[in-house]
Amino acid sequence: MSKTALITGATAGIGKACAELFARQGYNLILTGRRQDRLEQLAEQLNNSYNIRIAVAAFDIRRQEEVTHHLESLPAEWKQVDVLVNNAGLSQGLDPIQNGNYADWDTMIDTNIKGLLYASKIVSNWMIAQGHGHIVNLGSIAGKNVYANGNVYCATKAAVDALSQGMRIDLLSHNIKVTAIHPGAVETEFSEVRFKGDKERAKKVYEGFTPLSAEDVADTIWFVASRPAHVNINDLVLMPTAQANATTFNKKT
Ligand code: NDP
Ligand code: 8X3
Repeated sequence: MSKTALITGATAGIGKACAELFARQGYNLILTGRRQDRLEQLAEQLNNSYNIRIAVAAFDIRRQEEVTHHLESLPAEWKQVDVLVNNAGLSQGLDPIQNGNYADWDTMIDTNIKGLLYASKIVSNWMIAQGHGHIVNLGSIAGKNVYANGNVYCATKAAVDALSQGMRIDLLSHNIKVTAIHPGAVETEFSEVRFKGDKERAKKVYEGFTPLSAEDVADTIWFVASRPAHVNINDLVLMPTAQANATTFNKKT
């Protein structure tokens, strides 16, 4: 029987690369994000290439009622999710704490922590009902090493690390695996979003070294999701070869 993956933040970057890879592996997909046009375009592209079923649900993961409404409104057959990839997330700004922007803080905390919780609560109950499941949370090297001006973003990813540990304990007796993936620098729309559309500043983040691609991270997520039933990878850090930790790079500039 075909398996199903629910991927949050599938309109760009790592989430989109996961959608493409899981589709190639024959998974049916539930794809979420705010940009409905991108979800529909991706669904059409994947439907044309693979013999799978795809449901899209456009909602803002920061809004608990929207998340609940969209996920709980899915037909019963879609509520059998084998893999949940909690990927939707972002950074806003790079400012010292004393100059922090309240709206940026709220956006990061509401998306990266609360949004992940909202999706996890609903889908973990579906997984409990079916007797198995796998939740893959996107943390970051930023959750392991705090860097200058990263303050709140780093805190949200440290929270994902802690929540992954907590979820693993709470869901253990329900046969649900929980994996946290912590990438270093991945060239996606991430920096453009962090710098609010400043493409030049975003590009500079990845100059002088080869960053990870979204596909590199998707490959790793597929690897953890495709281990045998008795094997779980709890915690995985993956970095560009030219990056040692959150702040130490071997840049050729
Ligand atoms: P992108 O900006 O390319 O993609 C982010 C995705 O998150 C988009 O699909 C976006 O969809 C979705 N998203 C953001 N806010 C919301 C929201 N309020 N509601 C619903 N969906 C939302 O970034 P990445 O692919 O790089 O990031 C994916 C994850 O990986 C994030 O959690 C990020 O923190 C993490 N990560 C990224 C790293 C990097 O260097 N790029 C490194 C380590 C971790 P839409 O805008 O359509 O809503
Ligand atoms: C994204 C990687 O180091 O820019 O999580 O915060 S970093």
